[in-house]
Amino acid sequence: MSVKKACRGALIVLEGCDRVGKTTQAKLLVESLKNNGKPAQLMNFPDRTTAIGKMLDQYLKQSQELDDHAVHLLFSANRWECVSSMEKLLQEGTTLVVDRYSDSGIAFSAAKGLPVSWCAASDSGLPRPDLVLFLTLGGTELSSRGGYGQERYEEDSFQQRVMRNYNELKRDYWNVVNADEKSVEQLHSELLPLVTSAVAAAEDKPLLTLDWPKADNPET
Ligand code: NYM
Ligand code: MG
Repeated sequence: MSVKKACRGALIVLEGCDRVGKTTQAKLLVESLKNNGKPAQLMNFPDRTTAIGKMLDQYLKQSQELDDHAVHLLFSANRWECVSSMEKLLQEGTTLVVDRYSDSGIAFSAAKGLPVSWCAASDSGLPRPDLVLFLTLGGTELSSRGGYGQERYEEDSFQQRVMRNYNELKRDYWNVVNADEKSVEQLHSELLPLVTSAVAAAEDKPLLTLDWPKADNPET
């Protein structure tokens, strides 16, 4: 008698500028997956609970200055320190819905002037998302949402540079979703089917790793 191998969970990532609604949508997606009988867990980066995460928290709250390269490597290390627990959960069949991941690392650090290829290198080999949901907002709606906290990077011209960098990072496993003028519920009902099919598609596929630099980029 053959025993069916447990299906792995999917790695789902939400990306986009600050204030676009990633955190709210990530929580709702986890809830809906669980309600549909799919094991799911929420994660977010930076994970401010670890020793590295505490340094990042101080840096983001502007109570500590750090060299741009050093802080980039800390954001990357904050992902690497979670890899073994992420892989274990995924292999056990739990889908991870992750609020920011490697593309945030690259888009934000590159917005400070660091080369994209340098930023990407430290994330090479991390588990590759099965799906990146890239949430976008038009310029006017982004500034009208305002309400930034006091954190570093929460400023319109910086966010516009981040947005341009994200656009350069798009891969075939990205799905761009316009969040303009959509209620929380409307956006959720648009995202859920994308996630459900990614979860189904990942079940019998191996977990891949991020292959930065992009193989199709001749300059790197
Ligand atoms: N951020 C986040 C980075 O600069 N690099 C990274 O690798 C990650 C994961 O941290 N403005 C930035 C983007 C955000 C800030 O994230 C805090 P959040 O989702 O607001 O807690
Ligand atoms: Mg934020």
